[in-house]
Amino acid sequence: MVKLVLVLGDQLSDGVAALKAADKSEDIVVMAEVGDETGYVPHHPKKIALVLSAMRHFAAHLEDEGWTVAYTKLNDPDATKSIVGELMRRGQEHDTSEVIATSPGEWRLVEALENAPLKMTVLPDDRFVASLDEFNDWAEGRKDLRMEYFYREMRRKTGFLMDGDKPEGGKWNYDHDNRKPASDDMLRAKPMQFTPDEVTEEVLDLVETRFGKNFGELRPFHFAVTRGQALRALDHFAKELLPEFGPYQDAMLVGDKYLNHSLLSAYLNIGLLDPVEICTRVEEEWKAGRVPLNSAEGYIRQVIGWREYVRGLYFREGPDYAARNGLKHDRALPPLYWGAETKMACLEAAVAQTRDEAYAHHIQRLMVTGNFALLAGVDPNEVHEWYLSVYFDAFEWVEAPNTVGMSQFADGGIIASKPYVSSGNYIDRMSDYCGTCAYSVKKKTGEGACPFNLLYWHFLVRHRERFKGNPRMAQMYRTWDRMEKAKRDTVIKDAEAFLKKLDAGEAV
Ligand code: FAD
Ligand code: DLZ
Ligand code: SF4
Repeated sequence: MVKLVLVLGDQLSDGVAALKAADKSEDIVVMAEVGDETGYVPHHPKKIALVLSAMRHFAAHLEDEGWTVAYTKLNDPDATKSIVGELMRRGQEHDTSEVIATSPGEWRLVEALENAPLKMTVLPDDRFVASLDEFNDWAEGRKDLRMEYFYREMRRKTGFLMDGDKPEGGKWNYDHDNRKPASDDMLRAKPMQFTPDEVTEEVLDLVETRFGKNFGELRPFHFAVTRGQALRALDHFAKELLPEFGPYQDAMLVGDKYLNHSLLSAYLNIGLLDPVEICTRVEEEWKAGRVPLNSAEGYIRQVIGWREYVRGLYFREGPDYAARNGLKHDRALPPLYWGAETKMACLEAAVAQTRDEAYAHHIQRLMVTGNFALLAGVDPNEVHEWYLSVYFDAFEWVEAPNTVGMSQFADGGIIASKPYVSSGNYIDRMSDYCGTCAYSVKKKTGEGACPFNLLYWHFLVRHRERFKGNPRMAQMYRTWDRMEKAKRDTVIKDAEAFLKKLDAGEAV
């Protein structure tokens, strides 16, 4: 019997499991633009355009390769709203109920496929270095699931930057040489940009009409939408930006949205690039002496370490993971996240860049928007929905552990051994935001004091019971306890006044 072969919008790889298991001479590939996927959160218009354009290009590529593709466009009059609806419709058309799928990257869809009234074969997604079974074997029985140890396993498994069974250079991790602030450098290369072709232009018009009101600027649109373009973006990054990736990966600059970051996350996540091919290229650059070890190691750690680790954890923890709220935070997400006015220069810059580019780099996500939401006690579920909506690379398996776990400490400390909170000092050290801010990062209390300085202590005080026994936080509590009582009272009073203004919808 002819089979339907499901290819989702983030499964755009020739080697994806369902395609590998199918027979191109008789099976039918089903790809569908559907309202449920374009609407489960208010995705940034650039993200929708990226996924839909890449889907259309991939469908054309499959046809060139000899596959028959039943492709549904979002505005097709016969289209149903959901992936399962489209499978049922195509099943009727082709008189079959047999489907081969690759396991989706989100519990919502995993469950929808499980419950579909079809004969489903769902294959593991093997476009990762570690299978989910391998991750579970590693995690089983461990009290502490820290990424660093998992990463070493992945280094051994792949052989990247290994000298026999020892890490190249003698150390597993070179972050000590990184974490440098950056200064504006007019000569620093920019990530590669691509001019939209006709297919992309048609998608841009569709997205403008259907999703023009979603938060985010659709145009100009310069993302790669084919594997060929994504490979060019990788090549450009490896030659021009990778050498200084390590030192500047934590830096933030008002005038440089990208610094030395690769912007390859979305291409990896939708399947245009493969993690092993990226790391192979990075290792080659190091072997050729064009890239220092700290940059090559730093990059490879993000890809075979963090990326693989968060996926393993998301599926291991189960469908309730994204809804966790370990610190019981319940403040509504402030309107400034959706572009309302703010006087905080760091948040203004991170949100404006997110609106314009559907992109912010890791430290902006973690230590500006994430840090503020955590300090202010925002409901992590609202924070999660925001991150899932606004970034070009946001798919739940990777977004939720980063947001709910790493950034909001809402998983009770599985990913992070202590919350990623900081006062304004950290932001000042790593960026040039504070120089242009209406607040003063040097002021700890009173009119014009940096809100991060106030909220930092407020957070620690309100969660003292939870964190007082954490050895990595003992120093912070000692500093607080040594402060004069009058000063402590003022900090808390000022923090509460700030939160009141935030809740009242004032521009803070
Ligand atoms: P680079 O700085 O060039 O890093 C190289 C690659 O490493 C990235 O392309 C990415 O594939 C991988 N990587 C780096 N850090 C991580 C990480 N923590 N987890 C997984 N992979 C990582 N990443 C996503 O891909 N999708 C998300 O939805 C997402 N949401 C995030 C939410 C929060 C709150 C935080 C703190 C981080 C999130 N990240 C997410 C991780 C990271 O911020 C992005 O992968 C990175 O900013 C993508 O930009 P880049 O390609 O320029 O990365
Ligand atoms: C993100 C996304 C969007 C915006 N639209 C579609 C779509 O129309 N059709 C589709 O197959 N996939 C889409 N995707 C990607 C899915 O949401 C993604 O496969 C799941 O979130 C699982 O990771
Ligand atoms: Fe952000 Fe505070 Fe610096 Fe202003 S002073 S940019 S609010 S850290």
